[in-house]
Amino acid sequence: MQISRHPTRPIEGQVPGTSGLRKKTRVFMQSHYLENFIQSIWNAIGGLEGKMLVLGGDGRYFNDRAAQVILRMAAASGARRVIVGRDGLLSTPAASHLIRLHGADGGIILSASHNPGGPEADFGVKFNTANGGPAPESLTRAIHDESLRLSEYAIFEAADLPLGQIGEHSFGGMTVEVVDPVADYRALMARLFDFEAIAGLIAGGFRLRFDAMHAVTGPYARDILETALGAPAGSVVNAVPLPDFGGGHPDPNPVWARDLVAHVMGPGAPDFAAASDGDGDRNMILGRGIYVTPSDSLAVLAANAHLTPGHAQGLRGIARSMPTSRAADRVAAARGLPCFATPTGWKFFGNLLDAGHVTLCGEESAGTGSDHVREKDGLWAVLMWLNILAVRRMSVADLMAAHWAEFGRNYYTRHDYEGIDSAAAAGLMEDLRVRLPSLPGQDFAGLRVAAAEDFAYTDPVDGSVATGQGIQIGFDGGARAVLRLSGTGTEGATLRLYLEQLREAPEDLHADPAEVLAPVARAADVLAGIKARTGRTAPDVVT
Ligand code: VG1
Ligand code: CO
Repeated sequence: MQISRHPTRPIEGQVPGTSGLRKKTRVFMQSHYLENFIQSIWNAIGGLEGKMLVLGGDGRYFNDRAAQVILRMAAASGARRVIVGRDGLLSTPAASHLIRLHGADGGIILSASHNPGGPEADFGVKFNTANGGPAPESLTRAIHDESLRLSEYAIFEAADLPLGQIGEHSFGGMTVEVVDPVADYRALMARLFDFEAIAGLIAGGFRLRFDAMHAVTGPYARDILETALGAPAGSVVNAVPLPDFGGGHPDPNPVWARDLVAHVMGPGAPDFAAASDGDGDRNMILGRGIYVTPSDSLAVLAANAHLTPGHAQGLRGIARSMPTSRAADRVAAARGLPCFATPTGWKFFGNLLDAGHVTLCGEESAGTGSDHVREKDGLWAVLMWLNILAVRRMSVADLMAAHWAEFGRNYYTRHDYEGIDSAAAAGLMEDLRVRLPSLPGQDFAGLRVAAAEDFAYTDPVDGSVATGQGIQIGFDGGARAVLRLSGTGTEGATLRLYLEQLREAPEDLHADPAEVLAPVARAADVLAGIKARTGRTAPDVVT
């Protein structure tokens, strides 16, 4: 086996963010860029000698090239075996499952998730550890440290592997096993859910539409929803993964999946609709005439999980990211379950899941998951909803009405100000931080601040501390605003403003969320000076 050791120099800025390293595709394609980062991962985990990895990605532009480079670098560093999805494809939850199923030492997922793909768009690399979950901050810091002292990388000089062929290939001293990306994931779903009940629901005339947004879930959704559960052919739309996702943002929210939303709001709407993102870990849930916010979806799944075979024994606890609405907390309180609020990003749920403190986790950004893997899981959430609807036999709208009547309604929205000047964004957050102690008791646009904090989290399992995780402002009357800067963008800064207002009176449960939240938005704007500092009169994206 011919191994080359290429001298290289550290590259600035290889800093993993909320979910892996994300950069413009062109940046990743620069000479040595990908190789440097991958070698930094190998170095940070103490080398690859004798180890087993899982590899796959969401099919975006450069996925195929990057997969070949990573396999050659794994072989050069002495890996024993790499399990790869056919054509280099694996959804993020399927990769997490394969790591756990095979007892692999970790995995690499090639994805920038909901960011657009293509030569002029975004690419990303995530490293997951042996539990199947995203690398914790201690490891992502170590990877960055390695990237700053790197002087060479090793690569096996060989021709491309035929990743379209299922089976084993020997590659230097390493075995590459190409697997069907869907089969093991489908088997896991069939264990967790009552496929017969869901198939019965569909056979009885229940109509659904799933929008794969030309991203990785297309083959998974077709196989499970159409082939296994009997949804008519064509129920899965935009099912063929494309390197540029058909030119769209594979982000399942009312802005980027507006056709699907229009479809459920119009005449002839199906009973249920859903969409997933680039790498298949997010979900958007819709019913005829209704959009379910991700925060509400988490709460509904928590309240009804016991109706599905995988969670028939009930839940151990629930965790949500701090900006996610407190709808799930209300379910936890009613059911006497522990409830945790973590910083944004799935990596913070891993320890809670591993230690058995929680069963369900969720984020307001359309991520929900359980202890079946260590990632959020888009299709899992869809199947969980279908299983619950198959048992309860009510419409999505009626289920939501019943849920709010029982637990109250946490009206919720998120405003994103994208591509703003990084210095202006940092200045806004810093000034707010300095003013935090003086805010309680002050009025802003008619709302009085009750509490204000810079969110910090101490992991209850390993004691690690994450600081500066977002500014949380509580107002009198149950309203809340959270401000934080995105850690997944590739241009300028994105300011996220999360708004929440609890209403419990029966006559207040069916109002227009934008109207209910307008006063909170005004108060947050005045308090943080968003318009003044960013020069923006309105958010770019409202979800
Ligand atoms: C966003 C979401 C966060 C999610 C992350 C990765 O991060 O807000 O909840 O975990 O994306 O999701 P940020 O830092 O931009 O707010 V995925 O599906 O893009 O891997
Ligand atoms: Co994703």
